[in-house]
Amino acid sequence: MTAAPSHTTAPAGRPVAQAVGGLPADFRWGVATSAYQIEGAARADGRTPSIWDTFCRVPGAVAGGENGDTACDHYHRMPEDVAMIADLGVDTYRFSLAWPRIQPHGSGPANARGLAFYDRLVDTLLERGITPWVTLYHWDLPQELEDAGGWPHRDTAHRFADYAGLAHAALGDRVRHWTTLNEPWCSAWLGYFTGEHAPGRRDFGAAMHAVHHLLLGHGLAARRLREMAGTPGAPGTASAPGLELGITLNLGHGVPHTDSPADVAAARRADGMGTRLYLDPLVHGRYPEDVVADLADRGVRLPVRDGDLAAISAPLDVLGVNYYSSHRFSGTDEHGAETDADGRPVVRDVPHGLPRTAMGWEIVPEGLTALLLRLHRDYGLPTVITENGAAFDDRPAADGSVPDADRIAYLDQHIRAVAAARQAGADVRGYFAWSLMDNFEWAYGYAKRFGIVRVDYDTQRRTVKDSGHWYRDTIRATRGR
Ligand code: IFM
Repeated sequence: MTAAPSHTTAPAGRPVAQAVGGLPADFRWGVATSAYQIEGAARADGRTPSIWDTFCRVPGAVAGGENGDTACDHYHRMPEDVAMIADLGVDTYRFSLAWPRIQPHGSGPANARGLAFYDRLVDTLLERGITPWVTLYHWDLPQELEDAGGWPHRDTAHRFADYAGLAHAALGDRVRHWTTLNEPWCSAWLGYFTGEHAPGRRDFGAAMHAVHHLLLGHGLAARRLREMAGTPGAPGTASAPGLELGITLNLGHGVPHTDSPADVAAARRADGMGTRLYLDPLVHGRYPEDVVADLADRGVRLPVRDGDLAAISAPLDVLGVNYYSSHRFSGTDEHGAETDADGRPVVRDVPHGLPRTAMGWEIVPEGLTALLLRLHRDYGLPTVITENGAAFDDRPAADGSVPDADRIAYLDQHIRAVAAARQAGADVRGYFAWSLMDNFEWAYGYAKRFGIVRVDYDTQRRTVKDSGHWYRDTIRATRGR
């Protein structure tokens, strides 16, 4: 694989985009963000602390001790930011609602002042002809709900459905596209098992309970939204025109490093924990037997009750795919052992030896094509790439521009990978760049920059990077105008 972008350099020095073949005129183009990563205004208008506000105060939890108190100050700069989105030529803006703004205590009535911000945002987008695509939960659980047990606690799923109802009551007359959860794997695995994300717990059993309650929360929220939109969604049917409902998962294409039984088993385990544990119940209404058996070996039983799987497998209109990289798995450690110090099977990520982003993630665009074809084959849902992008250490040039050829190459290769998947039969309907602008990259703080727009955090000045100009030109060229 080559890292060279398929663009030429214009005389002025700016890369020129070319149309990507195979993408239809009605292909959806967007940019994406999330509330905690950009909004700031952490204490404004009745917002209460989320688990991320709390986690950021834990010494050593976030690089540089940084937090989202101010972030990109989007809360106060929303109209200018929407104008910037419009100038990028996208048709869709994916953003998340901050639960602690809308329902500060995690239960009870809505906070009108918090909702008013999203009300204005949606109206401003619509005035600009941009479709709002709402994510209900992008990791900012109200701290009060974590204090009551968090996602490992079943009641949180019911609280989530109530919050979804409040959000839809306020915005559902104008917002058609709803994503329940963003990357529940991260909420469960990083939040409750490895402790790298808020709330920073390290308990494998709690993490697996969180998986089930996140999925249950998704299912209950989906049911609530369909009822409110007047489209109950009989089993196996897609919703009526008023609602387009989905969930977003972070996925990659995992393969065994070799065809040895140990490596094949390691790839199966990784796929089970990362992909099938979520998609099998969501689409097929059952947890994968091999994963359930692996969990039993670790003394964990998923807390499934009657009716849960029917709720979780409520029909979806679209599957959101967040793609950044792909992995090869070995079932042996560097010394050839098949079990670790705790006697558990080894699942080791073996690098491809490819170029990496500033996150250290290998750049594997062909993994995206393979993933989309596999999802099409095994799950059969229409997909939208709800996130794809890369952090690089780009720096402003003397003339004020922000040259970021690495990011252009990354985006170009991945958009072509999407087009290739479509040509091979996958029903991929859109692509959203992550991210609109540099922002708070969770445990990495502000050091990692994913934006196609640069943010100067001292002045809050936004500068469209070369990749932002390139993205706009690519969209235009691909649409044929
Ligand atoms: O910044 C995150 C985002 O919040 C969720 N998906 C992955 C991105 C890059 O790490």
